[in-house]
Amino acid sequence: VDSAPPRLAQELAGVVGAAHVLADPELTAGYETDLTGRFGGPASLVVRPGGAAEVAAVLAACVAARVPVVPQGGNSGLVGGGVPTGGEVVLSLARLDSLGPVDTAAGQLTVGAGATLGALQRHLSGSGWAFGVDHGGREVATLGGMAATNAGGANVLRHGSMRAQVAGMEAVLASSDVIRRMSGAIKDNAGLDLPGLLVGSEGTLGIITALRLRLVPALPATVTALAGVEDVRAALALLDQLRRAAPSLHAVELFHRDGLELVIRRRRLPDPLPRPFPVYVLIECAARQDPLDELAGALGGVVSEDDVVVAADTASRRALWEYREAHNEAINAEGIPHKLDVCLPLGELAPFLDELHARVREAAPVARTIVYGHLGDGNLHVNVLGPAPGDDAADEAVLRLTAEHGGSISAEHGIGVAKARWLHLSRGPGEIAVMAAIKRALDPAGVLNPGKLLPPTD
Ligand code: S2G
Ligand code: ZN
Repeated sequence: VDSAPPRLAQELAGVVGAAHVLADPELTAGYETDLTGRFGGPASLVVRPGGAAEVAAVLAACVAARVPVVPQGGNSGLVGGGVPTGGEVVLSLARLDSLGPVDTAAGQLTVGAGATLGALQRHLSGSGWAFGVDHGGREVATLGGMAATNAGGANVLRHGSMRAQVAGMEAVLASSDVIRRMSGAIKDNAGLDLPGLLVGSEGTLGIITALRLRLVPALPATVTALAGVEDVRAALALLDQLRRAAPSLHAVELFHRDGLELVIRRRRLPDPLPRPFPVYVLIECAARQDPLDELAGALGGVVSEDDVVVAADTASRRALWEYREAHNEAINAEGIPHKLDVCLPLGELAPFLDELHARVREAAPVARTIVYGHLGDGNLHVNVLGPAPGDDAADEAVLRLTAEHGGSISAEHGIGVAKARWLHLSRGPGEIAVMAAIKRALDPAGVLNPGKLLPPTD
C-alpha cells in the first residue's frame, strides 16, 4: 500500500467536500497523536465524511488507491489504535454524531458512531433510561470507538462491557459491503454474528458507522463511599463482602496513596479521609430505593466509621469520583506514562501486586509504578513513569508477570500498536493464526488500520 497520491485528495474532496479533506499539518496534527503522547505518526490526509454513504465512498477510494486507512472516533484511545503509524489516511467518524429517539418499548436507541458518551448521557437524562458503560473519557470518547475497542469502565461489574450493550450495528467493509443489523431484535441467530466480530476489532475488520444500543433503567438512588484500608488483601475482603451483601453494587474502584497524592497536588484537593491509608476503595451502589442501609450494612464490621466517607448528593459523589478519575491527568502531568491495562483472576491480584514493583524496578530502575483501577473486575491500570517512551522493558516485565498469574495483557483498552508484539502472552499461536485469517478474509489488501492489534509478521 502507498501513501496518498494527490489524485486521491481530489477524489475524496469530491465525496466529502474540500472543507473536510485536511492536508495542512497544522490541521492534521490533532488527529496524529493519541492521548498518551506515546503513539502516532504523520497522516497523509484527514478525511471527515458526513454519513455512512460517504464513509463507504471514502473507504472504496482508498482501497482502490491501496492507501491504508485509520478509522478514528474521539482519538481518546490509549494503545495507539486510532492514530496513524505514518502515511495513512485518517478517516474521522466525528461528524456521524446523531442521537436517535429513545425507543422506550425496547429500551434501545440508535446512535451515530461519532456521538460521544457524554452527549449520549445528556441525551438520556430525564428519559428514565441510562447507558450501561461509563468511564472518565466520556466527553471525548465516541460510541463507535468504544464499540471498536470493546470499552469497559467502572460499571462492568453491573452491566458488562460495550459488547453487552451493542444490540445492532451498521459498518462498512473493505469490500464496500455494508453490514446493517439495526432492528434491535433481541434474538437473531441467523448466521454468524458479524457485528459481534467487529466489536473489539479496533478498526481492522471494518468501519463502524452506527450502533443500536441497549439501555438500562436509570437508577435514581445512588450512594458513593470512599474507604481507606491497609492493603489490597483487605480491599479484596471488602469487595467479597460487598458482592455478597450489596446487590445494588454499581462500581468498586481501587487506588493507592501515591496516586492519590498526585491527584491531591494536581487538583489542590483536601485529603478525603481523616488520616492517610495505603489503599483506597471507591464504592458506588445504585438502586430504585436508597441503597445507603444496604451499603452501610455491607461495610459494617469490615471498615470502621473513621475510615470511610459516604456521599449521597450528586456534588459530593462527584467529588469522591474525582479522586479516582483525575489519576490519568495527574499521572500524565508527571511525564509520558507506560500504561498497562491488565486483568487478573481476583485470587491472583494480591500475589501479582506483591511482585510487581520489584519486577518493574528490575527491568527499569528509574521506574515509578502507580496502580489503580476497577477492583470489581480484577482490572488494574499499571502506569509506569520514568522509562523513555520507546523503552518498553518495564512494559514487557508487567505483561509477563500478568501472564504468569493467568491474567490478560489487555482488559479494556485494546491492543493497538502498544501491545501487539505481546499478544502471544494471552493468545496461543493457533488463535492468532485464525485472527490473521479473518483479517485477510475481510481486508485482503491490508488497508484497514494496518499494524494494529495483530502481531507484526516478521
Ligand atoms: C481508567 C482510563 C484511561 C487511562 O481510568 O479507568 O481506563 O488513562 C482508564 O487509564
Ligand atoms: Zn479503566
